[in-house]
Amino acid sequence: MSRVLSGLQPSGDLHLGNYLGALRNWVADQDAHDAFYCIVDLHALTLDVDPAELRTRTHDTALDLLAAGLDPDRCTLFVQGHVAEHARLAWLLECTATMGELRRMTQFKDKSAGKDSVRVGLFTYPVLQAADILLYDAERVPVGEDQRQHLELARELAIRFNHRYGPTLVVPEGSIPTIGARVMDLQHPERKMSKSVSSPLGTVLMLDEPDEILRKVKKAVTDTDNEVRYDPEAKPGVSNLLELLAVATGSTPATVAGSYQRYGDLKVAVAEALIELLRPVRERRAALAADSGTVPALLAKGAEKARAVASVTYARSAEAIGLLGPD
Ligand code: AQP
Repeated sequence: MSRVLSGLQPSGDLHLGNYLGALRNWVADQDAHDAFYCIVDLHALTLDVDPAELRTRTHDTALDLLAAGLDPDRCTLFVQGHVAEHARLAWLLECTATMGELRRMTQFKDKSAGKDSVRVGLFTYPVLQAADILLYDAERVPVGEDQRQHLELARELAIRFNHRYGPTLVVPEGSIPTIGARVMDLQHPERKMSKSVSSPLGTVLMLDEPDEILRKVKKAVTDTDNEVRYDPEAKPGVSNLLELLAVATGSTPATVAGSYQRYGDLKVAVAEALIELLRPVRERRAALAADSGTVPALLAKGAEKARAVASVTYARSAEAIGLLGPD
């Protein structure tokens, strides 16, 4: 079975973009692939976060992932910070990457824009992400569109490392869904739905109650020409709604567009489809909350499985680059 790897930050409540762009595909990949999924707590340190809150979020994110359908018997679910090799390989890769290529990362530009003081970790974040992927010899990386540039960097660093030090790292391929890969904020359809940007009305949370979903979708920004048509450039708000309906009902945006004349009807259909899509996740999450005592043991077991793979890749990389081994 080919290996897949993906990660998610414990940086806030999971939303529809995380579910459609990533989690749904993670769940689907569990049986056909040797799947490794990590909660990337080290990445969450790149922005300001309260220590106690980070610990709680990391724990609760594990519950959210289980509710979304991950099954620790069919995949390896672990916390990045529990496997020391992530930081160790990241250093070898920092000594492979260049300042110029990190400066080109659009996510760094967006998140550092207008700030007087920017953490070094925010700058080197994509290198740590490359280490996350390369440590597991992942052949496929299922992510949303926002990660395309980071993934390309991971590929480039693997190729460069192999070129300099001999064949060591597996060069991964990205796997980006054709629809649902870039769910936009309902209030600001020009930007992606995100955990770390506050937009309460524009963000449909994975665990939102049905009436909340209906309220947010009804208030979604559209435009004034009142024509239901799929055209992401000219009609970003309406097109986002059509994509959501298409992905929730297994159709295409252009096809679903043909069934609606009015924005109001489209919004009700979108809300109903999302409520049904997320209902089982919300129900499983409520059941899991009552049984959260099992999470630490489950994550410990996941970390052990992850370490067994990561330690081998790290040792191979350290040797290739010329570090003297401990024995
Ligand atoms: N809006 C989105 N549409 C589709 N996929 C998305 N993903 C994130 N947002 C969207 C995918 O979800 C996975 C986890 O990514 P993340 O933890 O980085 O999610 P985030 O919500 O984007 O969180 P942050 O904290 O705001 O992080 P930034 O903005 O730094 O990414 C990934 O596969 C991602 O593609």
